[in-house]
Amino acid sequence: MSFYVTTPIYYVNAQPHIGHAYSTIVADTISRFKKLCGEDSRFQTGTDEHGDKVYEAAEKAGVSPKEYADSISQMFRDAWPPLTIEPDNFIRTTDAEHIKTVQDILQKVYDKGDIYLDDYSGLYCKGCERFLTEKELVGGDCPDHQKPPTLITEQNYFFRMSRYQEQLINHIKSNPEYITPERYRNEVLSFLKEPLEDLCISRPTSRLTWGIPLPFDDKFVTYVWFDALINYLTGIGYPDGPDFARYWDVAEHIIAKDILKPHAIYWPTMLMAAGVAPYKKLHVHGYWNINEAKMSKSIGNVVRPGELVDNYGVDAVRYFILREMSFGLDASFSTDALINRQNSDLANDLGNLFSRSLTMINKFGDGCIPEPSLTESEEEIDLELVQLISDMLDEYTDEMNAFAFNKALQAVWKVVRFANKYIVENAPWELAKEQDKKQRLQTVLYNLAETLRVITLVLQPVMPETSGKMAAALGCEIVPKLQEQGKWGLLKPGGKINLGPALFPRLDKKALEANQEKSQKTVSANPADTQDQITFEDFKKMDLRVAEILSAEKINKSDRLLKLVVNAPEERTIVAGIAEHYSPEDLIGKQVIIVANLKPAKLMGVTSHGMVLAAKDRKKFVVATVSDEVKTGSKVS
Ligand code: ME8
Repeated sequence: MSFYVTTPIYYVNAQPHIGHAYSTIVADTISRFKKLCGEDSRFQTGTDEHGDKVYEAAEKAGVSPKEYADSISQMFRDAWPPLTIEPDNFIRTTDAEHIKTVQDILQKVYDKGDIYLDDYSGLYCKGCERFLTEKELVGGDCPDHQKPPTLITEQNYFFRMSRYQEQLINHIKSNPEYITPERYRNEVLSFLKEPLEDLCISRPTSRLTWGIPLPFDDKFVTYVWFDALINYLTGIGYPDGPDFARYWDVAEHIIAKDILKPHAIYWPTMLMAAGVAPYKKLHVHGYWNINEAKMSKSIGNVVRPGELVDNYGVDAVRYFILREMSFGLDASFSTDALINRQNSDLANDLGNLFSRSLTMINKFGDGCIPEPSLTESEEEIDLELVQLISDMLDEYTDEMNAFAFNKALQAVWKVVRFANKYIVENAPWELAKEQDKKQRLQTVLYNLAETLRVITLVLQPVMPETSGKMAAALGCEIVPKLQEQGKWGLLKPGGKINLGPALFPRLDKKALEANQEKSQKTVSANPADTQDQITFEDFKKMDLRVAEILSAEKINKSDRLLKLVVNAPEERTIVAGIAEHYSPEDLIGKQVIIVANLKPAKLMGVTSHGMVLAAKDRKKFVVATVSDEVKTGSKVS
């Protein structure tokens, strides 16, 4: 059986945070689970690189959109291996094949008569990259970005989405699991009770050039959503690659509720218009919040996955986010909750079971998997353990298939806790004291090792690193076909075990808190700032200097950019996005502060060798200067 799972492709206007990591860990986990069950699974993630948001972020950073997209896309790519996330494909919307696929589909839909040119006036939210309806506004603001949208009138191309409304309603109604959990299916069906408007799918190049040109009119680029959604097809070689035939019918998308509408409405109707079968399922999860607010780059309350992995280890992070969030509902992130989970579930329950069992096998079983006695294994508590494991396998499989990762893990922990109780009730250290209990001792130790083997299997999709350590210690292999491998009694007696270090350290919350407080006090008064701390070594890498502006001129076709020639002390050209705040003549002779060792970048055809520092608040934007005149080229430290 084949399986194809995708995450959203993330915008490259900011770095990855735990929200992105969650969707991607879910996709990785479910893909590993399907492989464990013996299925042929493909997992795709990637980055969404066109559109206003990315263009603006690049301008702000003073580099070209492609350079900007390259660097942030790489950050996403680099964020995944430390989280043991292993996608089969990482797609970028700036990839040549993707551009071709988007243009092919646009042409197909255009030729069919489902794309037309019209005038359009609407309320556009830059944050959402889409026009909003009056109904969607809360107090006149976009509810997600808490800013009023801008009224825009222009000619544009439209996709006849309305034509597919009935077909979409029928599809959702006749496929109850098309959108899950059910609350989101209901939300979509209730939205579809109102007539669907056609979708504006172009942006005039006079307003935006950073996009895929429409194949039938080069005065327009493609609206970023019409471009981005198609990644799910490009990545498997639509229309005639072998992977397309193998994976499209079994495609399952994972998203958070913020992008339900594009995935549940735009995307299936686009597929219908292009004559492509609908995807199989849409899985919608809730938000990770911090103090009730959605964790998001625009609010700035983000938690970086890399930092968590450095502090707590990769599997503590994977376990925590899968165990803590009920798929579909919001969850609250706190390091307190993470530490609690690590101490109770991982160090106390699983870690203890593992180390106690292995230590006893080492001590009382000569470091080898003991031989159980069949007659002895009919003790009631043994039967209960064996039954519990078989029930757990069924429950775990059902819950994993239903994306209820928290419940699947609860089922595993029932076994972990029972096995700890099994140790106490059987007291192997007492059995070891009596010669006639040797047989029973061997059986108890075998049962513990066999329980650990099955736990090793089911934890593999969630905690691959820990599962690997457990398998190495038990001397067993993780072989696909969970239903067969999960059967009781497959562990061969006689194999050597390998004692290793503890799986999870117990964390001292007080010491961690004290450490954290100390670093917050010394570095910053604002806890949010500590997310992006750099070391003094990092700071020393920056070459900040005082530069004198020798000449300044506007750059053709740009409202924001000025070309400056500065003395620093050598002459260099810098492109600065300050034209809306300074006229060229006001700048000449000014001493400003520049970053001199920034990688050169081309902006509107001019290569910039550095960046001018500036400060802004809600009303003003001012370049950073020195309080008294100093020699040009002086270092700023
Ligand atoms: O929307 N909690 O990209 P994006 C949970 N490029 N998940 C979160 C989250 C949070 N607080 N914040 C972000 C886009 N996410 C488009 C997608 S797909 C064809 C185009 C995750 O960078 C979640 O998966 O804004 C959400 O849907 C996605 O990041 C949005 O990522």
